[in-house]
Amino acid sequence: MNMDIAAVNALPYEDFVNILGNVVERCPIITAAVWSRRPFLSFSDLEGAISEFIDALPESGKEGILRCHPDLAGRDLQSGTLTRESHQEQAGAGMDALNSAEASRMARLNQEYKERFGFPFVICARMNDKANILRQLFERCQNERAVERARGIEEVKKISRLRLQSLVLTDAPNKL
Ligand code: 2AL
Repeated sequence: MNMDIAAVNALPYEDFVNILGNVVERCPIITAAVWSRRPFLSFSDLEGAISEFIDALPESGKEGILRCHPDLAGRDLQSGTLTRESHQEQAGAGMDALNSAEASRMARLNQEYKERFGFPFVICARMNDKANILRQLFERCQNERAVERARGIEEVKKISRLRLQSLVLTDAPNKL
């Protein structure tokens, strides 16, 4: 589906949330909140409204958004309970095809990261390959909590933009 912004603006609330509710992973409250900012002038305007909502949250709210994200190559992938979007992203980055050494390294570092920061490691899987994800996971374990909170939110916004692009026509593709 690829709606233009006028079609998005014409959606009743229920349809808007049904279609766009997982643009931020498992955070339909963000979509629900942003609906009241209609009409959107453009794709970027809609993207900006989501981004502003996230930025206005207290640090605990930002950490809550990070906690809504499933681990990469984690339990939800194994048990088939990922959201459709997340499954596509993780499979695209080869997270469903790790060898046993990679899988145990990923599990150990994901656990270490969560113990250190209290929220999961988040990275835009569609913009990274397997080797890159493992390297960044290792490196980012060494950052400060505030740095990682901000970094995780940056990645959430990248994920969200790509999800939005699969649903809504962008106005200025050369600038994105
Ligand atoms: C994810 C996910 O589910 N999709 C993605 O791009 N990144 N999860 C994560 N913990 O980074």
